[in-house]
Amino acid sequence: MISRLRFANRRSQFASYIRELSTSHTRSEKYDCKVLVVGGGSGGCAMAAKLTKRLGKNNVIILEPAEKHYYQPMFTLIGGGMKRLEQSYKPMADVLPKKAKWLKEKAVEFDPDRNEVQTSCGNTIKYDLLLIATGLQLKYNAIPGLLDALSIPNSKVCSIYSPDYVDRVYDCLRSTTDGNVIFTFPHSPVKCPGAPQKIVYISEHYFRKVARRNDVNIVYNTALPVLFGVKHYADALWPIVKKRNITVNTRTNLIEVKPGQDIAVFENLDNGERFEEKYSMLHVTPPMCAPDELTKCKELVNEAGFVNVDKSTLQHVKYPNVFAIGDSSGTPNSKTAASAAAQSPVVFRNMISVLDGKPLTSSYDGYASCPLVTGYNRCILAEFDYSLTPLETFPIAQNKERYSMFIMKKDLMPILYWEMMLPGYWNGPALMRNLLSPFKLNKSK
Ligand code: UQ1
Repeated sequence: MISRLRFANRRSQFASYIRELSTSHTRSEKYDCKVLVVGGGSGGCAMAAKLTKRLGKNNVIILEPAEKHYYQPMFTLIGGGMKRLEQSYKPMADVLPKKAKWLKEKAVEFDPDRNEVQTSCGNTIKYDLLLIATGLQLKYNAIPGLLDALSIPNSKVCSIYSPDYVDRVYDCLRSTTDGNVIFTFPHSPVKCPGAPQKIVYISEHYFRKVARRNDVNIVYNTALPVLFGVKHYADALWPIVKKRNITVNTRTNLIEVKPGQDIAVFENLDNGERFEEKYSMLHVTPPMCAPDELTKCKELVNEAGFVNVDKSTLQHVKYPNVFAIGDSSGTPNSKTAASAAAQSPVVFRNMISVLDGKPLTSSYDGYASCPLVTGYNRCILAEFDYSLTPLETFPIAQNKERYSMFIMKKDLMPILYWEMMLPGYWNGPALMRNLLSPFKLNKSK
């Protein structure tokens, strides 16, 4: 009797499996749109807003699997206990334009020759214009031992780069009483390349505030050959690290973590020598790369895996109906939210020109900005372009640590981001810079 029941059960399971297969097959859908935006991060969201305003209802589809949209520039401040994780996100549904169609799916295959993208749910989206705004991926798994180290409760290893680990940073600061406090910068492209050292300065200030500074040794091991890529600001930062007794080792790359022993293994990128350092706190900036789905479409990407667009027009070099914005773009600017903001009017105007069959007229100068928070009340606002020369907004010496810039970063930028950038109204500070330019008088001298 029991075996007959079991058999009947199996048969009905099998039938429902077949039903599932056949319905999931018929469920796969074909969509058609004027513009497909892949990614609902800073660039994708701002662009979807601009495009829907111009093109009207149901002409724009956004592919984005995440439920939450994080304001990632807040993560350094969360690391220092100045903001809470809950302040850094909103539901994706609240930030994407209502008149666009949001598919909560991931792009898994790009076919630019057929103007199609396949999604994780087996759907096909056909587009006239494609905007790639996928961002990049964090590769915590590329460092042996790192994921294990991060998964230990009350771990001494932390990272501001992921919402999963950012809360841990302030916990680590509070529980570290002495020993080596080590920070890393990986041997890969990085989003917000200033952030790995912002958290160094914030932590150093934290230890001074709680009178533990003399008991900890603060070390910043960076794979880069420089402290900061723009000399004007590097010249301002070196005296700060010296004065605050922060050890900076350039060309030094984290290659392994041994969580059981609290040991980090580094490699000297100049001579290949390996050495170990014991840590009482280890802050890791993970290696990063373009998303695999993108990298595997060789026609779309450059050797590094990022979208191969013209650095001025942001139009794809081979496919005129494909554009990129933000971190997934192969342009040689620093990958920051401010860069995406400055790219957005260029991408918008040039996409509309393609739709109208007109020549492209708008060009991006490589603008990036990096509010280098140097503690709990100071910030150097670095702003520069492709040529790595300063392109500053305010008529003051921005290479100095300032309270005003700290308040701008901590309190004004989140408002600007949620209320202006994501709804498509913020085009970067170029207009403000031009309005303020008459007040600039040899300010850096
Ligand atoms: C900016 O435009 C931007 O994107 C919205 C940021 O990210 C949050 C920034 O941190 C900064 C500094 C800018 C540039 C804005 C001004 C007013 C200089």
